[in-house]
Amino acid sequence: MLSRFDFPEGFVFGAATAAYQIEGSGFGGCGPCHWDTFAATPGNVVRAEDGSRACDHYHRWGNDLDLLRAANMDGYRFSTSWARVMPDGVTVNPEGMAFYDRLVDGMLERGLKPFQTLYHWEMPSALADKGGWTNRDTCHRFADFAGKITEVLGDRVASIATINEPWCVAWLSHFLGVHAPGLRDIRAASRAMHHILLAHGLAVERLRGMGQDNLGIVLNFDYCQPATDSAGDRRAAGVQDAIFNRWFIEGITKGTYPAEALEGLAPHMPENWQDDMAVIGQKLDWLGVNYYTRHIHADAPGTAWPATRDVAGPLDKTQMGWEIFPDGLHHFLTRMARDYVGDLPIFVTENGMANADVINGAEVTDQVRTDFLFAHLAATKRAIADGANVQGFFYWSLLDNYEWAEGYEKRFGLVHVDFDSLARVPKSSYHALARALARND
Ligand code: PNW
Repeated sequence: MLSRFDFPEGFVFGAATAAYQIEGSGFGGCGPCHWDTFAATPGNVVRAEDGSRACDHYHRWGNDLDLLRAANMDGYRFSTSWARVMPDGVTVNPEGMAFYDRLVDGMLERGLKPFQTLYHWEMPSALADKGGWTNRDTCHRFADFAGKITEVLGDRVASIATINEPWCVAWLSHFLGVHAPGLRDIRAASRAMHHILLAHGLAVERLRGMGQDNLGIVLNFDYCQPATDSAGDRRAAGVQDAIFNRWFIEGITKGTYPAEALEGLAPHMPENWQDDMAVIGQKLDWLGVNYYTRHIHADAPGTAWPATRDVAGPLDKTQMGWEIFPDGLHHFLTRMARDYVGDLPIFVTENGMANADVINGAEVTDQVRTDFLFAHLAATKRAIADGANVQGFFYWSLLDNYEWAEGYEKRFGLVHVDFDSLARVPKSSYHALARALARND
C-alpha cells in the first residue's frame, strides 16, 4: 500500500469540494444562481433537486474542516461562490465575504493549505439572465469578482484557480445541454468556449496587477479512445480530443485553438476572437488536472459536426457509468508536461468515483473506492517518475454532495452524508487514506 512517503517531500494531499455542492445556498444572503432555475425545470436534474440545503456546510464548516485534519491531509480545495459574495453579480454581500474569511482562517488554524477556486459554476442569475458566458461582458464582471474577493483572502490562500473545468462550463452546458443553462446550441457553445478563457485571462491580469501569485486554472481531461483502428473512428476520437483535451490548454499555452475543433466552431466564434489570445495566454504559476475516465468514440457519418458517437467500454464502471481507467491519469499528467507546460507545477485537482455505498450502523465499507484511489495515486507516482512535476493530489470529494444533474443520488465522498439528518460518517476509504497519510509511521 502506498503512503505519503512514496511521494516527494512537500507533496500536498487533500480533498476537494465546491460551494454550490455542499454549502447550501439558502443562507447568509446568498443570491440566486443559474443552477437554481435549471434544477427547478423538470427533466434537468434527478428529482429536480437543487443546492439550497446541500450538506449545510455553511453551518457545519468547522466540523468538516476537522474531518480533513483528522485524515492527516495537508490541503483543502474549496470554491468561493460568486452568487454568495455578489448576490446580484456586482454588489458585495459582506456576510458572504465574512463566511469565506472565517473558512480560510479555520483552515490555517488546522494546518490545512487553502486552495481556492473562483468559479465552480454558480453564475449569479442577474448575469445569467443577460446571457451568462455567451455575453462578453460577463468576463469583465468575473474579473471584478476575482479582484474583490482577492482583496480579502489573497494574503492567506496557498493558490487561486480562476475557472473549474472550462469544458463543462462551455461544452457540457451549452452544446450537450446537461448542465445549467442547459443549451444545445453550437453558436452559444462556441462563444462560451472562448469567453470562459477570456474571463480566466482577465482575472489573471487583474490579480497579477494586485501583486498576487500562485495563479492557475483547473482543466478536466477525458481519455479519447477510437472504437476501432478505422480512419473514421480515429477522426472521431481526434475531434473529441481536440474539443475536450486540447482547446483550453492550447489556447493558453500556444495562443491558438486546434484546427480539428475550429473546423466546427470557427463560423460561430465571437468576432475578432484572435485579438483576445494575448490576454488568454498569460503565464500561469501552476496547472490543475481533473481526471475521471475515458470514453470510446466512433464515427457517426451523416450526423451534425462533430459527427461522433460514444460506444460502451468493457472496463469496470462506477455508479456514474464511467469506466475505471487509471492509466489515463498517467497519460494526461505526462502529456501536459511534455507537450504544454514543461516543468510548471501540476496538481491533480480532482479524481474520484461515485459508488452506491451502503451504510451499516457506524460503518460504510467502500473497498472499491479505496482501490480506485490507490490505483490513481500509483498512476500519479508513475507520472512523477516519468518526469511530470506533480506537486499534489486532491480526492473528489470530501463529502457526498449535490452531484449536479444527478442530484443527491450519486455519492463521491470519503465521508457519507445522510441527506435527512445531515450526519457525517467517514467511510472505510477515508480511514485507509488517513492511515496512508499519517506522518509518524
Ligand atoms: C466534475 N462529464 O464535474 C466537477 O468539477 C465536480 O463538481 C463534479 O462533482 C465531479 O466532476 C464529478 O462529476 C464533471 O460529463 C461533470 O464528463 C461531468 C463530467 C465531467 C466532470
